[in-house]
Amino acid sequence: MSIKAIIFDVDGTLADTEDGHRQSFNKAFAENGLDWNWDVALYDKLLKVTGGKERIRYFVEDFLSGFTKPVDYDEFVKHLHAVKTAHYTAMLRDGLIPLRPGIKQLIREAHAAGITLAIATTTTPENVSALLEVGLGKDWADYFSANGCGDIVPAKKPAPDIYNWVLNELKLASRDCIALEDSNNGLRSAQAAGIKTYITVNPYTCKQDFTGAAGVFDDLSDLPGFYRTTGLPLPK
Ligand code: XBP
Ligand code: MG
Repeated sequence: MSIKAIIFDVDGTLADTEDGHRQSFNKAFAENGLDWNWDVALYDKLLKVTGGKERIRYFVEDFLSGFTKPVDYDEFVKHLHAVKTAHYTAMLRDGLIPLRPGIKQLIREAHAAGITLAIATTTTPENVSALLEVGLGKDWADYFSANGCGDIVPAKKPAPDIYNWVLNELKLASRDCIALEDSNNGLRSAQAAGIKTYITVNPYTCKQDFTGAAGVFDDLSDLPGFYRTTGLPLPK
């Protein structure tokens, strides 16, 4: 059965974004008078939880001591996350976070070969569009038949919800698709949706467990090698 669709994760896969997220969280905390500083080592631990709002709650509830939650805790978290997202999208628009090696070429070649493309991510729609407007151009959305992101599903990765949402949008069976991910959370999410998953690692995820992945790559700089491994019907 030849592959009909590629479903892309965003953060860590399309671009090495997580340290930009981390810096943006820290700017939001400082602007709101909080002395919270997520260094790389702490952020590595916090990445266990997907979703920026969920990650802030995880930090408050599992890592902070002596912090009294404000009465409007949900609004407090949403506000912090909105400020963070404004800083992060500004970084993206300044071109500070380029697409990873091979990604732009894969998207263009696969789309030209008639393979359906989709996005399945935990991040927000504004982050997706800010990243891809810079990385692929204003018409970036034309490449994708479905854009599954953020809060549109009840449970974030590693739950399969976002991948099942994309499969439903594409009206394709999981066996007709492959997923490209970067993290153990992402691998478990795609696997739980029955999708064969390939991994490109990055500094935050390179030591994670990728048992069950169909292949693990440093990146897609050897695109012919990726085509051979996946059996994608593309230029070898
Ligand atoms: C990775 C995530 C996101 C980002 C932060 O998403 O878990 O939460 O870390 O972005 P992906 P937000 O599924 O693309 O790997 O603050 O917008 O959630
Ligand atoms: Mg990811």
